[in-house]
Amino acid sequence: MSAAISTDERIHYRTCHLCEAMCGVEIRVRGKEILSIRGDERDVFSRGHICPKALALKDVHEDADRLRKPVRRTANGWEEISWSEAFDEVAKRLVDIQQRHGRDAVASYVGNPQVHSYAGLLGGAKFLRALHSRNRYSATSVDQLPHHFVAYFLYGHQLMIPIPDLDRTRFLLVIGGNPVVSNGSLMSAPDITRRLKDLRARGGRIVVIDPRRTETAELADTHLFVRPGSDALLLLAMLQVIFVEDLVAPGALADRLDGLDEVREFCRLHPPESVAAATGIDPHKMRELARDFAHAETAVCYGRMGVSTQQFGALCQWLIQLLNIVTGNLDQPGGAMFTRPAFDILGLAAGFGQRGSFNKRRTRVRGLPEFGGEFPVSALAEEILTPGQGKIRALVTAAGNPVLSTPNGRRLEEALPGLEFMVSVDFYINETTRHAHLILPPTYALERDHFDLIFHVLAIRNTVRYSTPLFEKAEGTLHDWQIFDCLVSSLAKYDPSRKPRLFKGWLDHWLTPRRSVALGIRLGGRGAGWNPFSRRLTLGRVIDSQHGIDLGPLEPCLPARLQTPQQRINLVPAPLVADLDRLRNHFKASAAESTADLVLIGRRDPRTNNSWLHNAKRFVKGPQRCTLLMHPGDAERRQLRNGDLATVNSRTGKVEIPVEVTEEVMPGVVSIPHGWGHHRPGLQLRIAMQHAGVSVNDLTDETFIDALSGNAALNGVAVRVSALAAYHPAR
Ligand SMILES: Nc1nc2c(c(=O)[nH]1)N[C@H]1C(S)=C(S)[C@@H](COP(=O)(O)OP(=O)(O)OC[C@H]3O[C@@H](n4cnc5c(=O)[nH]c(N)nc54)[C@H](O)[C@@H]3O)O[C@H]1N2
Ligand SMILES: Nc1nc2c(c(=O)[nH]1)N[C@H]1C(S)=C(S)[C@@H](COP(=O)(O)OP(=O)(O)OC[C@H]3O[C@@H](n4cnc5c(=O)[nH]c(N)nc54)[C@H](O)[C@@H]3O)O[C@H]1N2
Ligand code: SF4
Ligand SMILES: [Mo]
Repeated sequence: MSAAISTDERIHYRTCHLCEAMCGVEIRVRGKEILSIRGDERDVFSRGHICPKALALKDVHEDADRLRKPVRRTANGWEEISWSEAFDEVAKRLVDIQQRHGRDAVASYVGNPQVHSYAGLLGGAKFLRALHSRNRYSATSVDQLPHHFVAYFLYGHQLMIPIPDLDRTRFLLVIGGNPVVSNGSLMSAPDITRRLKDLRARGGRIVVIDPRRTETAELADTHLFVRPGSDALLLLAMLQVIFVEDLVAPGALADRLDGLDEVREFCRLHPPESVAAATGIDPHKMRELARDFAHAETAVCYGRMGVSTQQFGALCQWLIQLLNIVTGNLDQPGGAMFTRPAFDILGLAAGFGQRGSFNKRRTRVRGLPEFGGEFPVSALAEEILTPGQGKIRALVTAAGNPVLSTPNGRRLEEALPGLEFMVSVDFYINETTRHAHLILPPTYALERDHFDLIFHVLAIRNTVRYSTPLFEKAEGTLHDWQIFDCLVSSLAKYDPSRKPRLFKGWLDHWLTPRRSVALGIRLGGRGAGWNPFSRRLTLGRVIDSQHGIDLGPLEPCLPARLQTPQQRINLVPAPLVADLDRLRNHFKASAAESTADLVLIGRRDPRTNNSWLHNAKRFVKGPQRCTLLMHPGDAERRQLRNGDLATVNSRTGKVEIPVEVTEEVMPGVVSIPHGWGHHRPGLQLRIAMQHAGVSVNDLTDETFIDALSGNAALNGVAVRVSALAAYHPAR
């Protein structure tokens, strides 16, 4: 190798933005070529860990299918157009539709990767303000909405979500989460498998409650199967035991709590025996679990997707908080704690009076409640399809694929062509964006800087890291935030009433995402402020650190951090208490019916990232992963064997999918992963299309929701499964 070539090599350190774990990566490049991606051994948080997905940093960067220029849909396919033409057309169409039909006639949907791009998030927020429509939707309502809901009611701020103090706890109870595969969610913890092993090595225990014996369950001391959707009953029963056996010990927070007696009262109605049939869990085991949890030196109960995206999501998240609180594990080392990030977005928002909101408005067709300024995405299709005043006529999507990711995606897919106008900020022509009139593609991660505005708030340890761009962005391309900025000015061009006043206009222009972070860090609780001699944090210092700065373990911060009136915690917010009746009625009714049918749950696997990493060979090769898991007994009754094709039917749709017979799922439960279904026409995802799979959200149901929060119930969907032959007798 010639010296000239080797001097061209360089090493770049950054944070992987693909999931919540925030691993540090070391990328070796020669010129524009990426030679290798490894874990950054010196990253203060991840210490060298990465997962297989880190290679997607290279794959997506180099993907020939990834758009670099704006495109317009024509009768003869997609044509490239100039940015200025694109912005003009978008603004003209949106302004026109808003002027004719009112501002809410233009809706927005923001997807998950926006949260992994701080600049996209800040720019997008600016754009949404300028759009001035109350018809906002996002992936929140197919995900963590119940966490925000409960944080808002209990702690006074939708972002005040307690995080398991994983590295110090002696007892981790995981309900409906699979962090070994997902790498942790609302629990940013790189190298989580090692952390879980360490937990056990120091004498701690892990218990997993899940209808599937997951990869996390494999690592745990105890795994209990639970009937999908019944976790709230289990939690009530555990609380009942803790009250009856006098194990309540809220500790330091005792004199801050309101409503403890009321909690005692309603839990009294649910001893373990009364919920055994519905949950499928032995009452002795429930008792034992409750006692062990309460007696543990420190303990934390953590619930994720399985208990959020189900019919009683908000109740589950509330009862989980109560369990942590009454056992004295909230805000205590080894329990559930709050972060104190360098850029304290929670404190900043609260400073502007923004803590969250609930039920200020309802959707037009079904009357679903708003939360935090957004409507549940389960209502999106009907708001497009139902005629009348207030109908959605145009849609802006950014970093999302709701056709594959939201319940009854098929119906949304049918609704999109009826829009007068649709524009997507995305770099793929996928199942959703193919319906757009225009697609505006932003740069990809390696061409931009990175800062975890959100995930530092949700991490198991306080750390801070900032990544500079690896490559200069290609000529003629724009970052997400620049696209949003241009859209904002174009809107003002066609509707001068939206022109910001002089100072505001100047400020908007000056306050680039990077300056926002610099200010946020400087003025945050750990920042240098304006003192030039201070040795506290500035963005410059964070950048110089290269591998991040460790700010230490989570620290108790209550009651000071509480955003509630008088800094008290009301354990019994009225909407949640009232929702207990819905829970009881549901199980009374379902006990009366015979439930011979199967219920469907989801799953994730290590080489996916929702719907968008299937266009690289290494992420799709090998045996088909989009399969139906089914218990041997259930399979036998339907004469299904491993590898057979089955038909799965639900109220909303039908898919045909290979069966994988396994004892890993409990009887009566089947599982299909989401994010597949790339067989739709008109995609520009050449590799993904060859490994299409089916979309589980063609089976999930937009009317099956957590009625309290409006979150989608993606788990626990009633389905019927039969051998494919039964549907094709001719074969
Ligand atoms: N049945 C079922 N459904 C589910 C789930 C489930 O467990 N079961 N999980 C739910 C969850 S938790 C989530 S978060 C949602 C995700 O749902 P969505 O956010 O709607 O979908 P994604 O698959 O994440 O699609 C992301 C899109 O963003 C684009 N993208 C990637 N990076 C960028 C970027 O930097 N800028 C822009 N502008 N675009 C970018 C990709 O090309 C892709 O098109 O799915 C939900 N749907
Ligand atoms: N590899 C990979 N990692 C990812 C993602 C990905 O797509 N692929 N997506 C990322 C995103 S956006 C998110 S939000 C996180 C999600 O992170 P997690 O929540 O950890 O991931 P899931 O695999 O959805 O775990 C949900 C678990 O709940 C179980 N479950 C289903 N129904 C019920 C029920 O009724 N009760 C109980 N107790 N359990 C139930 C399922 O069997 C499953 O094991 O993962 C992130 N990380
Ligand atoms: S665990 Fe998440 S952050 Fe870490 S390398 Fe994998 S995808 Fe990236
Ligand atoms: Mo998510």
